[in-house]
Amino acid sequence: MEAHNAPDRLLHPLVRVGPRGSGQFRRASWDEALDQIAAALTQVRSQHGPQAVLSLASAGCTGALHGTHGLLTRFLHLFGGCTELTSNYSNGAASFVLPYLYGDAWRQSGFDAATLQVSQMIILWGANVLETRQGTEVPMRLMEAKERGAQIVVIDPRRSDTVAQAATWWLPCRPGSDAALMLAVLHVLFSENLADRAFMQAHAVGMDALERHVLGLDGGPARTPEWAAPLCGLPAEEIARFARAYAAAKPAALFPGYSIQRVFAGEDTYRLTAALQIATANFGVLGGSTGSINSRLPAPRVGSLPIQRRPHTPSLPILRWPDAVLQGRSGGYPSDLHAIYALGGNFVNQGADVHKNCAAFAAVDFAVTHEMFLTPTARWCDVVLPAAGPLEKEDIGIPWLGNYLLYKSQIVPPPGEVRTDYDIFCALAERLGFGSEFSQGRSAAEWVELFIQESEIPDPQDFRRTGIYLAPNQERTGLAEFSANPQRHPLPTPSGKVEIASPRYAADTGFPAVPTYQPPPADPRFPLLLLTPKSRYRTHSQGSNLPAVRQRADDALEMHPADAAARGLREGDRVRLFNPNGAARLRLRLNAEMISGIVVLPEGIWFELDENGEDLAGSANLFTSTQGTAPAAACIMHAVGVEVAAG
Ligand SMILES: Nc1nc2c(c(=O)[nH]1)N[C@H]1C(S)=C(S)[C@@H](COP(=O)(O)OP(=O)(O)OC[C@H]3O[C@@H](n4cnc5c(=O)[nH]c(N)nc54)[C@H](O)[C@@H]3O)O[C@H]1N2
Ligand SMILES: Nc1nc2c(c(=O)[nH]1)N[C@H]1C(S)=C(S)[C@@H](COP(=O)(O)OP(=O)(O)OC[C@H]3O[C@@H](n4cnc5c(=O)[nH]c(N)nc54)[C@H](O)[C@@H]3O)O[C@H]1N2
Ligand SMILES: [Mo]
Repeated sequence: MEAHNAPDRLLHPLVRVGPRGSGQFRRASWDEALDQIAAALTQVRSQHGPQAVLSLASAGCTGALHGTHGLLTRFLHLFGGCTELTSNYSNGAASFVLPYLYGDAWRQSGFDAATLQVSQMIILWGANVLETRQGTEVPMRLMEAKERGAQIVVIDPRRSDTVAQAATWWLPCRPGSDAALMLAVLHVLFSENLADRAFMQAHAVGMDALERHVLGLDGGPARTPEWAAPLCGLPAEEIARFARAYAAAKPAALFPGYSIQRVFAGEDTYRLTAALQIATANFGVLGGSTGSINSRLPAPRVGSLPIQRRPHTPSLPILRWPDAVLQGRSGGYPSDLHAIYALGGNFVNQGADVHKNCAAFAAVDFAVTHEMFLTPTARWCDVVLPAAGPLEKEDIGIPWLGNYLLYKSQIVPPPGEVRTDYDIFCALAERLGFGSEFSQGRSAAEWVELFIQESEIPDPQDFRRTGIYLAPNQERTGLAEFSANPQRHPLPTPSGKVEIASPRYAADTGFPAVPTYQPPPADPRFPLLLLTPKSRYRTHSQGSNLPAVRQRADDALEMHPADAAARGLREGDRVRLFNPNGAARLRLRLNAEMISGIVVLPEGIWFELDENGEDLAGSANLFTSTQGTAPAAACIMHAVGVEVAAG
């Protein structure tokens, strides 16, 4: 409701009058704004082809009908096509490796939160679920598990709320060192004969190659706890103790956060989480997990907006969108881009490398978005249409994790001249000559009705009345059938098993077949490792402009007192945070409840650049780059090298 009533809520269409990015707009009528968009898109399509339009679609709104990603995709494919983004900022590295591990069954490799009821140990590996949730039921199940005496291990460089409230064991490891810690745990399992060899044999290929690697029989050092200790900043003895406790706890659920793959070589952390769950025979077992992304289980069947993708649509990894705009074909990207259609995201602020993102928006002929607020991204557009927010439209909600659907009624009507994205696209499609194809003659309410008819929901009236449909099975364990009988239910991989050491992976990517720890490149001028976690008060950049959220939000830079003392800095000082990509001036907050050698700046603050291009607000992506991980080209948003000085 804060967002609905906000004084800076966009209430009518805006057309740019000042330079791009200046934020200077004038009020326009819907007709004028829609005509301008239709004319600009037509111009780009006729001059350069539809692929010159870049679809910047994100998940600002999810839902069967009003999902921003689906709406923009449907619209642009009917328009004639576009250039699309693949993957996402959330779990790009994990999503890249999972099909190599599990084949297509990676879509079934998660678990329902209720299965945590029977876990003896829950390992939250870089997961801060009391603040990020990742499934509405997860925090409750975690606290239940703690109360009944389950061991809850949290591996996180800082004392998050999850560490403070749920952990029975906190392992504060150095960011980006998780793969080293995982190898050392495997070393203890193999060398102390704690690994379940029969389970490994039956369920995986390549565990033998991994064992040789871990034991140092393939030319490298043995990955012992002593080897890992200086990399992780944890005592070798504690690493060994953790490995033994993990081997003894049955079943143990390993719940990897996405943070551990949003780092250099993040791909291999998710190959190793699978290896750990296999070595300990927790893979696909009730109360265990596969070590995959927790949300990879199908939601109940429900209709959704159909999208007829055009064949041969050019695409590029999401991380590289500004490079693709700036370099086009000459840089090896699939198209020369002349227009940007952004929807449901604040890409200029949330994508890596804010300066490059601004340059990309400056470079196109035309940029448009629909927004609730004049975000940094909206400021870089030529036309901004006022969009209805999630509370202002009826829809069916599909959860992050869990076997249920939500019926979301309209809570309040859209204010001012605000329209829903669906209605906006209907009006635009009309102007572009494909109105009836886009709407199929249906109102939003008629689509929602159709989706319910197409669903497995037995009693639609009850669904609308209660707001929820719970599918019969609430305690699903991903890949349970394979786990119980791998011969009868093989995985759709070449071997029929989980492919831990994967020759296919090696052939496709040029990276080692065996998952391993790769030391990140280090620059002694930028010795501090920046973490940019989620704020507990905000969803990404939403609310950065709302005073009620801003007051509570933590937009100071956190530093360990020892690192501050070494730099002559004190609590409350104004400091300058910088690296080769950018700089920001921030207030310093000392925090002894995290390891030294890191600094923490929650992601999502809208940047406010001064005349030198330095940020006065603290947007985390001033410091990140579009280089990313390899081979996935996924974002690196933790363990980014920076330095801090008095400022
Ligand atoms: N409140 C809130 N919740 C959210 C979101 C939000 O914006 N706000 N966003 C949602 C979305 S889209 C996503 S993708 C998920 C994201 O969920 P995650 O990606 O898992 O979240 P992060 O906050 O990046 O990181 C989780 C924890 O990992 C720690 N960490 C950082 N780097 C490392 C590392 O190298 N190793 C280890 N072991 N730990 C590390 C951080 O200190 C943090 O406490 O959250 C979802 N939930
Ligand atoms: N440094 C750093 N950067 C990160 C991350 C990190 O951990 N560190 N996390 C990354 C991750 S995991 C993610 S998922 C991305 C998320 O990045 P984005 O997808 O950009 O997410 P938001 O900032 O939530 O932006 C959503 C926008 O959609 C608008 N919106 C909401 N509802 C609607 C609607 O119904 N219609 C329309 N038209 N607009 C709507 C909101 O006003 C908001 O401006 O950020 C990534 N960026
Ligand atoms: Mo995300």
